[in-house]
Amino acid sequence: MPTTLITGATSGIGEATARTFAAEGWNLIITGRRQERLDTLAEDLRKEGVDVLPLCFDIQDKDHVTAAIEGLSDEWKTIDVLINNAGLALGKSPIQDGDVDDWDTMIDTNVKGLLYVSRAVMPLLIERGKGHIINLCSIAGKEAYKGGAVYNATKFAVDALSKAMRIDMVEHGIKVTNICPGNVETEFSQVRFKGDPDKAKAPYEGYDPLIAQDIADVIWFCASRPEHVNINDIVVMPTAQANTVHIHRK
Ligand code: 8X3
Repeated sequence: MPTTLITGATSGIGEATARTFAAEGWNLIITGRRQERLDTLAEDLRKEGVDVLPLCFDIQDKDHVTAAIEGLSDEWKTIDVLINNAGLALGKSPIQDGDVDDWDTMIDTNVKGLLYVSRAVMPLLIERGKGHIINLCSIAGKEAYKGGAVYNATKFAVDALSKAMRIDMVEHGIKVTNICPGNVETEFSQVRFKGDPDKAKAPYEGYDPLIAQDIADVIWFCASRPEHVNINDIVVMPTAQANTVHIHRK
């Protein structure tokens, strides 16, 4: 069976995607920062009869990422689809009031972490002359919005990297897909607003936001196209959302 490597697999879109691919019979390398959650998820996914390898690391840690991928056994090195899902937003202040440490974490995770993982996995795909890289971007990578500044910048970077990767990968027969969700109700806002329950709930009130499974379905659709078909770029939003600011709330 094919193998996928999913970063940030312990919650939200990553977890829903892991469950979806496991149900389709794929073997999984799941990565995340929380060993206990990884182990619990791995045990659960194995009930589908698939092989699961949990790898605990923070994608911000370049050496750890490289060592983890280089240390894979030959059978786990046959990765078919890399899903660069791990990412986060921290804060929603204008730049002049921004928290510089939050900026570092967003840039180090969303941009540099994605690069570290891709740099380590790409040679494995190239060696086999096939594969697929799916980058989780965001509507925030298409449109800047008030308070989005550095998060926007990181997701614009992901959009650019998806385009650049496609150019570099095309001669190797490797697909690159960029997926841009609008508002998806996950732990995303709890992380962004650092546990403030009112602020975390507000973005999803008065309409039906997307759920993680909606995006997992889209990722599965992209990954399951025939060999000659690549979905370059998808923007997916709740029906009630027109763009980053125009949301029809009841
Ligand atoms: C998440 C969507 O609009 O909160 O990437 O930035 S948004």
